[in-house]
Amino acid sequence: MNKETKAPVFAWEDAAPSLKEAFAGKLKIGAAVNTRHLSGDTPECRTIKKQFSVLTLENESKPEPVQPQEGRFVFGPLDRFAAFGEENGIRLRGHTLVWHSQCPAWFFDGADRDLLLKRMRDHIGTVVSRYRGKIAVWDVVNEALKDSGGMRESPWYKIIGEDYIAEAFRAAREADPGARLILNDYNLESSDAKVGTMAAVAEKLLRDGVPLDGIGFQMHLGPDTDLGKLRENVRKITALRSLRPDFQIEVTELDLSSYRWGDLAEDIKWTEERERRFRETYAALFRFYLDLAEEGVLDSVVFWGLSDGVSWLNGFPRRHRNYPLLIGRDLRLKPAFFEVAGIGTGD
Ligand code: 9MR
Repeated sequence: MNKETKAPVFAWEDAAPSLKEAFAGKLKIGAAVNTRHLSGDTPECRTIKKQFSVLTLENESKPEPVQPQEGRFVFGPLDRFAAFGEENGIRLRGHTLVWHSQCPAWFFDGADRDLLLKRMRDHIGTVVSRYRGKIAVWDVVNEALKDSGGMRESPWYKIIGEDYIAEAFRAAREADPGARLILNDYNLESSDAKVGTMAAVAEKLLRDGVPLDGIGFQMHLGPDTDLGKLRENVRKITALRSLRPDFQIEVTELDLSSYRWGDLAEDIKWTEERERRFRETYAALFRFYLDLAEEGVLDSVVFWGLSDGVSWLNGFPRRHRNYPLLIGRDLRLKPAFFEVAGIGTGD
């Protein structure tokens, strides 16, 4: 960094641009975090307060940690999360209530349709009503679709049937009439089959009067992201506003992996060319997000992780280091960070 101009280096520095300020009044900008970073005068906590206006817990609000055994709820982390949001005026997203992964086996043990519906409603009712008015948005159901399109044949689907989704949303609405309720999934921006199923599923839910407020596009993107296709596929979902004018999308888990998904062998070097493509892709994405925000279709973009150093992509599906976020290791600001902040402020 250039010492003469004293350009800020770290995301928590007073002089650093703030993403939430750059996009204020247009989009809320967020990150997935862990509660260990929500206290103390640490670089991580300062970064969170300075940079973000919406937060998701990366793991601690999933069914496994929240209800590890039937009837034994663990609310410590969620309580801290709720208090942090309230103290700092940050919108909170609850992630997630019904998912095939990170869900303890007891939910399904000996369960027929009625018993599993009861367990699902108890979980949703208990968790959502406790944070009524505090957690503003819930990913009620996560990843309900197969990668090739069609419904994922999870235990929820097999034991309850297709209407488990509708029943989950009804239970969440009953527990918090004011929360925004989201159906969240990945690869919607890249797979025609998956986005087609999602559009059909959402249309049916809306026609049946199910309280579905929007679709979460996770947007775990890679270096070969087709931005034209991404825009097209987003439009296939926003078209549902003809059925419900306030229907929205959210960007819920944004990152831009340095590796193609199937490429397990490659260990990249971070070159100028990669840096340029990375910056351009993020810039194009945020210009598109601003267009959607102006139309009232989108109001929240959440990155999946605080910085490259803690991103899930460092360990999965390969061991190599990854560089998917705008904030790098040690909370260093990347050139792409400044570019995106500039798009927010219109500079
Ligand atoms: O980032 C999360 C990682 O730490 C967990 O090990 C993993 C467990 O399944 O879940 C990751 O988060 C996922 C999110 O909950 C749902 N969409 C995909 C995310 C990345 O795998």
